[in-house]
Amino acid sequence: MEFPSYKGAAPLRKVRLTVRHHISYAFRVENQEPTQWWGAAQSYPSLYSFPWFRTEAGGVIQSGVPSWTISLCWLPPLGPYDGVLDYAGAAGAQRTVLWDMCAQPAYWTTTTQEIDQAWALAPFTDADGVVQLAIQPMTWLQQDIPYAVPAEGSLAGGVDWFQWDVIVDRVEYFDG
Ligand SMILES: [Ca+2]
Repeated sequence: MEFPSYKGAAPLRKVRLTVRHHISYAFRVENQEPTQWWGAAQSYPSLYSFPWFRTEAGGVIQSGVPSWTISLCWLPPLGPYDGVLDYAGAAGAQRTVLWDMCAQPAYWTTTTQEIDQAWALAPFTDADGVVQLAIQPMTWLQQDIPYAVPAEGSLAGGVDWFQWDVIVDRVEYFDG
C-alpha cells in the first residue's frame, strides 16, 4: 500500500483508511481417514490469513485490512484414504484459487478502519511525504479454529501460496 502521509502542523490523532482487498490462494489437502471423509464428520477445512504490514522503518502494524477465515465450502467431498499422501487421487486435492466466489462473492471487499493508537500512527507521518506499507500475511490451513493442519495426520495439508491484493481508496487524517 502506498499513499500520501500526514503533513499537518498539529499532532495526528486518528487515521481512517478505506481500502478494497481481494484474496487468492493455493493449498493442498489429503484425507487420511480409512473409512470416511474427515469433513463429513466435522466441518470443512478453512484457510486463515492474518495480514500484517512492514513499515519503512522496519516496524510492524496491523491496520486497515481485517483478517480472514475462508471456509473451503466449495471443496468436493474427499474419499477414504487411498494409501498415498500425494494430495491427489480420490482422497486428495490441490487447488489454486484466484477468486473464491464462495468466500468473497464480490471480487473486491471494501473495509473502513480507524487507527488512533500512538504507536500505530507513527508510520503515517513519514517525513518523505509517502507512506509505504508492505503486506506480509501469515496464513495457514486449519481444520478447526485455531488448529493448523499438519503435514501428516488424519487431515494433512497446508497453504502453498496466499496473496492479498489491496487498493487504497481513501485516507482521512484527523488532528482534532
Ligand atoms: Ca492420495
